Amino acid sequence: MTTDRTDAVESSGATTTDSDVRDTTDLYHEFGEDRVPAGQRETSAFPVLSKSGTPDWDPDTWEFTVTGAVETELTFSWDEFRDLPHETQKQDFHCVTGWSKLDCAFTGVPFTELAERAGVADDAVHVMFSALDGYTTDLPLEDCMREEVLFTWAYDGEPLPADHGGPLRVVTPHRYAYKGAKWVDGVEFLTEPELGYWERRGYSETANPWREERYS
Ligand SMILES: Nc1nc2c(c(=O)[nH]1)N[C@H]1C(S)=C(S)[C@@H](COP(=O)(O)O)O[C@H]1N2
Ligand SMILES: [Mo]
Repeated sequence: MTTDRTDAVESSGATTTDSDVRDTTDLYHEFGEDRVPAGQRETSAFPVLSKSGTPDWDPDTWEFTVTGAVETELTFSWDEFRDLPHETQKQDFHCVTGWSKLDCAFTGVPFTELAERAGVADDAVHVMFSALDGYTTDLPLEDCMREEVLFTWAYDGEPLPADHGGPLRVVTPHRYAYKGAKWVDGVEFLTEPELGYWERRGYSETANPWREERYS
């Protein structure tokens, strides 16, 4: 496997100071009383959950695409993607299997930045994310158009570990973590809802942790 670790550290925020980090951990106020949703248990570990193994990737051939119901479809090389405006946020992470990890610093490009560049069509209502391991996950468009939805390449100032989705993954702190595609390489805007990998297998399409929307 080829990875460009040095480059990742340099522009990932290894020099990030606390004041550069936007704290979005208070988003739970929108959904419930408790920061840790019902049925979740706080953990300091960061377990790995993948449907299959960790896929290889090559920074020279890696491509990220924005397709579907947009004005302009977009393609980015790894270097181009890394040059997009990005930020670091402190976020919580809720896994549908019952653990929550608080205060994770993720660095990356907001979903809204890509949506704006592509120009979302008026009839787009839903989004499908695709990944290098064949995983897919879907979300209503409005659940994606939030500042906390990031395409992230760094965790706590270090390159995102490959088993946690490096080089690039999505984080969705307002939704269960299966909505965040690891090894993400594309986002497609849809005019009709479609179901992703776990959603076709009975997991919730909306996945709101404060409503315990675990299964459909
Ligand atoms: N590409 C891809 N993304 C994925 C998965 C996967 O199998 N493949 N698993 C999902 C599930 S079910 C969860 S809970 C989280 C786990 O992220 P972690 O391994 O970093 O804890 O990733 C999600 N994203
Ligand atoms: Mo999961």
